[in-house]
Parts: sequence; structure tokens; C-alpha cells
Amino acid sequence: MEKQHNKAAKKRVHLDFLIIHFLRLTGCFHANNQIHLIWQKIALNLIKSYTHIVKTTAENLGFADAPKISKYAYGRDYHEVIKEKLNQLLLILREKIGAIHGRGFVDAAPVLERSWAQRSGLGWIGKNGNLITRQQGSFFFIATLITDLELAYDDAFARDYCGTCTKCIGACPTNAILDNKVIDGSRCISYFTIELKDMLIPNEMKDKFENWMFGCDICQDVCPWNRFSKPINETAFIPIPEILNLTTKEWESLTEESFKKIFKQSPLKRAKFKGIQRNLKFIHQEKY
Ligand code: B12
Ligand code: SF4
Ligand code: SF4
Repeated sequence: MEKQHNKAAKKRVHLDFLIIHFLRLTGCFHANNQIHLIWQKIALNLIKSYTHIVKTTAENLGFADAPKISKYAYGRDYHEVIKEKLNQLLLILREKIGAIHGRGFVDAAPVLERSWAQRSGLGWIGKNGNLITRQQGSFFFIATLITDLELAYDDAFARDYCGTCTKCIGACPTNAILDNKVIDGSRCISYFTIELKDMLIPNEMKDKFENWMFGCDICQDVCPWNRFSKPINETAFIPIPEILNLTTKEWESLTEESFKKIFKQSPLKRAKFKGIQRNLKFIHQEKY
């Protein structure tokens, strides 16, 4: 058993070295991003920051009343960007270690991403439902590479640094944050503005959206740990100029054709043109 563990630990050192090399080469998961392992048949858990501009409410971007978009959606679609990085990492591992099997995941499969990340020692799940690290708050994606490589694993993150804080609960305008870190998805602005398809937003939510048109960052913006979020230098996540510059009027008069062209590679395409129009109407009627 001990022999086996030593063997796994040795591979782990080798792998850590390779990954650090990969990070340096590609600049993709930069120094702030971390990689941890859980279980012996491994799932490599990675986190990747997405904040180019740490404070990114519409107020900071020029037009006080411009519709708000979640920070993660300013640049290219993270599903594609991170999947590419994970595939690159897998190729490097294969080159250096041999014919291993593996597959990368980011927000697109039934992988318990937050829970695995916590179990691999990356951080704790906060009352706002997000994985948080003391080094960089919570503005990052979680990515997972599942492989058949046998390695020594990290310990789970044992602490919870939310303490007595309840800022996120108090700030959530729709009361979507329940006890015990449970988020009521059916009350979350992020759900309504991104995931809800072909339906009107319930009237009961009127006057609660605080101008959020796509996603919602409120429970993360108020989190004290996000003062440790640092802007990153990832070209794929550089904001699309229109995201920073369109006024409410321009958003409202955008044609489907221009929407498709401008947001071809953006996470906004998930809500579709119709969804964005519906969201705009909803926040517009909130104002009047
Ligand atoms: C469904 C989903 C949503 C739903 C529901 C969110 C929710 N918090 O439940 C909606 C659409 C509302 C949503 C919104 C957002 N999401 Co989302 N979402 C997901 C998704 C696809 C699945 C989550 C899920 O339900 N998993 C199933 C549960 C059972 O597994 P789990 O998450 O690992 O949960 C375990 C633990 O958390 C724990 N646990 C959870 N609840 C409880 C309760 C109790 C009592 C106990 C004891 C334990 C416990 O046990 C669970 C099982 O092991 C994940 C991607 C993924 N595949 O994980 C992204 C993910 C969680 N979302 C993410 C993001 C960024 C967001 C938004 C911030 C986007 C935005 N800005 O608008 C918001 C934040 C809303 C919020 N406050 O949570 C990131 C979070 C990154 C991070 N730092 O943690 C993820 C991980 C995607 C990614 N790969 O980066 N999301
Ligand atoms: S994302 Fe917004 S609506 Fe959803 S739980 Fe957080 S503050 Fe509430
Ligand atoms: S705002 Fe406070 S309670 Fe909420 S997740 Fe952050 S530290 Fe935890």
C-alpha cells in the first residue's frame, strides 16, 4: 500500500511540475489559479479567474443606467476557452506521461464541480453558494479534468471562512439565498436572465432585478473575500467593446442580425436575442 502511495506521490510531483510548466507556457491558468487533485483515479480540479475588470457594474463602465451583465460574460464563451485549455493540458500530459485517457469538463456536465473543488482542497462553499478561496475570492470558473492517472490526492478544504457574515443573504434582492448554502434557483436573477427560455419573468419579481440583464453578481460583489479578486491577463476574456459601450437605448434598438454578429462568441448567445429582449423589457418596466 505504502509502495503504491509513494509511486502515486512521485507521479504527482512529476505532474505538478508539468502543470506549472504548462501554465507558464500558455499563460492560461496564471499564478493565481490553482490546481488540486482528489481521489486516486484522479479528477484534476482547476479554477480560472475571469475578471478583467474587478469592479464591473455598469456604473463603473460609463453609463450609470446601462443594463448590467455578469463579469464572467464580458469576453469569449468560457465553455469554449476553458475546454481548449483542458484539451491542451491533456495533450501535454499524454506527451510527457504516456497514453492516458481523460476528458475536460466546465459547467456542461453532471460533475459536482463546487463539491469536488472543495474536496480537492481549493476552498469552501460560501453562503452564496459559490466556491471561495482566501487568495482570490470567487470570481473564477471551476474546471475539471478527469483522467485514469493514479496519483496522490489533496486533503479536502476543512474550514469555512464565512463566519458570522451574512452580507450576500441580505443583499440578494429576490431572497434566493436560503439557509445552509442552498440557493433557490427558481428565484435567482441569474436563472431568469440566462436559463429561463421562452417564458415571461414572473410579475412577482418586478422591481427586484436592479438592472441586471444577463446574470447577476450581487451576492459576489458584496462578499468581503472578493476584495482579493485580481484582474487577469487572459486575452480570451477581454471585454467585447460593445459590452462596455452600448447605452440602454442602443441595446433596445439592437437588431437580431447585429446581436448574432457581435455576440457570436459570447456567453450572451445562451440567452438568445429573444431572451435578451425579454430581459431588457423587464428591467425597463421596472424603471417606470
Ligand atoms: C445549476 C447551476 C446554477 C443554477 C443554480 C445555482 C445554485 N447555486 O444552486 C443557477 C442558474 C441559478 C446558477 C447561477 C449561477 N451560477 Co451556476 N451553476 C450551476 C451548475 C450547472 C450546477 C450546480 C448544481 O446544481 N450541481 C448539483 C449539486 C448537487 O452539486 P454541487 O454544486 O457540487 O453541490 C454540492 C455542494 O455544493 C453541496 N451542497 C450544495 N448545496 C448544499 C446544501 C446543503 C444543506 C449541504 C449540506 C450541502 C450542499 O453538496 C452538493 C453535492 O455534493 C454548476 C456547474 C456544475 N456542473 O457544477 C454551475 C456553477 C455552480 N455556477 C457558477 C456560476 C459562476 C454561477 C453564477 C455566479 C453566474 C452569474 N454570475 O450569474 C450564478 C450564481 C448564483 C448563486 N448564488 O449560486 C460556477 C460557480 C463558480 C464558483 N466560484 O463557485 C459553476 C461551478 C460553473 C463553473 N464551472 O464555473 N447556477
Ligand atoms: S446571483 Fe443574484 S439573485 Fe442569484 S442568489 Fe446571488 S444575489 Fe441572489
Ligand atoms: S458574503 Fe459573507 S456569508 Fe456570503 S459568501 Fe461571502 S463571506 Fe460568506
